[in-house]
Amino acid sequence: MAFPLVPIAVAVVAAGVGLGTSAWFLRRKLSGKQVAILGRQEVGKSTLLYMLRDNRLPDNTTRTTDPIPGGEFEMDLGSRRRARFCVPKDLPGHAAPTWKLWEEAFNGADVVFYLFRSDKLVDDEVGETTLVKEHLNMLVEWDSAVATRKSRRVLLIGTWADQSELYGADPAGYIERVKDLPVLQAPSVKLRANVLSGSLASNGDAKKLIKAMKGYL
Ligand SMILES: Nc1nc2c(ncn2[C@@H]2O[C@H](COP(=O)(O)OP(=O)(O)OP(=O)(O)O)[C@@H](O)[C@H]2O)c(=O)[nH]1
Ligand SMILES: [Mg+2]
Repeated sequence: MAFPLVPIAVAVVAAGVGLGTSAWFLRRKLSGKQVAILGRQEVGKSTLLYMLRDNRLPDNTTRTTDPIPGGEFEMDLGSRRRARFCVPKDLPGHAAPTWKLWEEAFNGADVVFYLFRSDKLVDDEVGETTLVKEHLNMLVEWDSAVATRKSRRVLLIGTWADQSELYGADPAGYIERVKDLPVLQAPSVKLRANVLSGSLASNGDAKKLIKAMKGYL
């Protein structure tokens, strides 16, 4: 009697695919969600990474001129949800030469934190608004590229709020003002992104900002 070779071959391939798929799921579960932290120089990328990873601000920071290893952190997201995150690299923020690195990090990320100087945008600083517009246009372009399309959670995070008088006088009003900034409107819709703001100037402020971030993850 001839062996039913075709069904056996199909079963072997199916089992192989099944094993491969579950190994892939397991690997992803163990390594956690990939995070990209992007934004201009001195906006607080390394500071935020340090805070997330070590739960306290760094004693000092130096300019990140080349990518350096990032780190991993866990977050309690409430409702008994605990998630593990991995930031593969702490990236530099300086202009054009960095964008290729940003693009790679963006494409590989499940979660993107784009940081901007909220104080300068609230003060209508033209140079800063132009820069953020340019960055967000790039993010929108990368996000819509068919070849690397995936579902990403994007947070637009305004830092340096402590430098604004308005924040000191009316923090809730400031946060609303940042959400309504015209430069963020179209990109936040296209990126399905949430906008939040606060400060990384002190441990207390940074913890408050991270708590707000958790609400969107
Ligand atoms: N006042 C204030 N200072 C901040 C805030 N966030 C970061 N800083 C300070 O800004 C400086 C630069 O912070 P970094 O975290 O190194 O900035 P970065 O985005 O990693 O900068 P590059 O590595 O140059 O791209 C540090 O002295 C931080 O303490 C903030 O929200 N408020
Ligand atoms: Mg840095």
